[in-house]
Amino acid sequence: MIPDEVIQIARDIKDMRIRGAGEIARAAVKTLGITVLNSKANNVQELLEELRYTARMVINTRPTAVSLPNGIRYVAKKVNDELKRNPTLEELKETVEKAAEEFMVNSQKAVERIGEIGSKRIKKGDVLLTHCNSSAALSVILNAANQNKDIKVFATETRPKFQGHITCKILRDAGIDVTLIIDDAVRLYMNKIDTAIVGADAISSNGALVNKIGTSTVALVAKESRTLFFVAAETYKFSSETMIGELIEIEERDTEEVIDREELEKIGNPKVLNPAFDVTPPQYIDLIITERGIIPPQAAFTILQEEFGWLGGEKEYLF
Ligand code: RI2
Repeated sequence: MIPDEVIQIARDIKDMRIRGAGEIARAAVKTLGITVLNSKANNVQELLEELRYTARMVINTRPTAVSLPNGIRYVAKKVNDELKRNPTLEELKETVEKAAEEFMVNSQKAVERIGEIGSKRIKKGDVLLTHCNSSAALSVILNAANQNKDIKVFATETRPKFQGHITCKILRDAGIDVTLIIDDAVRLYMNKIDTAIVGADAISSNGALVNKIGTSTVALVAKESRTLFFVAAETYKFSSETMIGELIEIEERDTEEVIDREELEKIGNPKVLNPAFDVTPPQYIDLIITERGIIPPQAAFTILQEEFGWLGGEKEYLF
């Protein structure tokens, strides 16, 4: 019933061949469009059933990045509004395709806008540090470089999956002066850094950031050495569930990403943990750059209220 292409995208998200919170949201929303294109539904109810099936499947791939359910929720809201008018099957299909396209275009535009807005906060000659690989954070850095601000960037490796290598490649291709460091070298070099800038997988209503494991250490060390700590995040990464006190789940990934079985055996089979994300408290964050403007972390609740009203936590995204 589910198109092969949808199953493949879900797998690619789970195995991180498609990764980055924004990218997985766009891929998830795309599966709704694919579901409609391949639909065998004879009526509106059957189409909704197919969409529900696809939505649940992709939402379950990665639990932390709230952008994923928020992307689905965007399309579901348009569908639910349209249902009030008793649409035909064809009309409803069109609504899904249009809403999915709209989300994908808008989310890409949001990343560009974050780059324009955030780059204004980067000064000529600044030395920046980034952790993992975030298209929103890179948008700020690349925009600043395009304005001839003569910046230098330190990029952490980001164990265990080394997304820092992707960051280095992108920045080097843009001709930027980049230094790759191991994650543990962050404190040694922090006194050389003017601003640390990272992306977000989720932001809670109190302004706490959930991002790649190691981010909270970068923030802590930045605070200690009075280095600025910026977050670049589209507003669809803000978690409405946290408005009613729900916690953001931290994804635990396969421990083989940390150490393979053979090596593990050699060292006496200790237990291994592989959390993909950690939580940075709002008091370590100087500002959050969104496509709507720059906010202090304390304003996260206001963003959520504007975006979702008082419906936080009602899991409205289900069709
Ligand atoms: P953009 C990534 O998660 C990183 O944690 C990154 O900081 C965040 O998503 C945001 O990325 P993962 O998919 O949306 O590598 O800014 O686990 O690209």
